[in-house]
Amino acid sequence: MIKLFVKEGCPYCHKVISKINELNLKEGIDYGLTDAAPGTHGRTVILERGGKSQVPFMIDDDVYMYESGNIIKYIQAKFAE
Ligand SMILES: N[C@@H](CCC(=O)N[C@@H](CS)C(=O)NCC(=O)O)C(=O)O
Repeated sequence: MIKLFVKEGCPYCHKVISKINELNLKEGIDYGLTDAAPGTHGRTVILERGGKSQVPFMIDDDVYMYESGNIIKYIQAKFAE
């Protein structure tokens, strides 16, 4: 399951979540959302794994990714029929 780290009010996070909804992916099955607002545990995970304080951030097993455009491309490729 893809883990997506997002925060409220982030337009780039919103872009990724819109694509996920468009693809009809199921939360808890295909993907999980983690709040990564400053001061949260999610933010600590981002920094530990990616080294940069930026959302959206995606973890898929050993794949770590920033940049909404790249995350969308990755998700489209992974879930393409
Ligand atoms: N080019 C990036 C931009 C991401 C970005 O600017 N994210 C902002 C939030 S909207 C951010 O992480 N700012 C630093 C922070 O929240 O600590 C993308 O498309 O994902």
